[in-house]
Amino acid sequence: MGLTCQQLLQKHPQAWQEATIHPFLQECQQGTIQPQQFNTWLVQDYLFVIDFTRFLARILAIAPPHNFDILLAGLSALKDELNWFQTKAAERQLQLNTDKQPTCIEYCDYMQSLSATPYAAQATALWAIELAYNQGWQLPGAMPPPYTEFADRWGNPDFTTYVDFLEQQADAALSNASEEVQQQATAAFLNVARLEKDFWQMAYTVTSDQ
Ligand code: HMH
Repeated sequence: MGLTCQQLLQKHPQAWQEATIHPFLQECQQGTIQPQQFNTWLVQDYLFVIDFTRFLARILAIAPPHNFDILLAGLSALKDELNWFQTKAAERQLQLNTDKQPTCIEYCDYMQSLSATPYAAQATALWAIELAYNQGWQLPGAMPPPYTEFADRWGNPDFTTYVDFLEQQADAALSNASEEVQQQATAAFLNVARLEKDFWQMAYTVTSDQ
């Protein structure tokens, strides 16, 4: 019996809800988020995406060649995303050359540690990381400016299609996975869910230079 991404979502609804529904996103949708909190998230997410890019590059290095199309498109989109983060930070006069907060460090360290796990577990983590933002930014409904473009970046239909492809790739890798590998993939899913929840909460821990 294989494991699928949909089964992970069905078996762990609470963990996934906490990853994708948070006051931070609701306050963006209501336009009531404090700029300091939004800016804290923005800077920390830029630092996260740098390490996430490295994570995706390591996945590419062990992926079957028929997965290259999707993964290379993902890497290319991340190149644009990093440049976009720099533009957004400059607009808000934010210093990107800053320390990671403990939660951001933990998440980045966790992505690093996944390189010791089989491809199926890494592909599952990649799917979960992207789905968390795809659903998280979509669920509250349309967001007012200046948050519209943030919600669109991860909530747009092309990004949803990309996440669907990541799901297919993870499912294919999981389809012939041993019990042990399935457990590693489940652990990856649950760790991503927990770290996503913590990452939203981190926005409320404002550091002095933001
Ligand atoms: C914390 N999770 C976090 N940041 C992101 N930018 C994504 C997922 C989606 O790439």
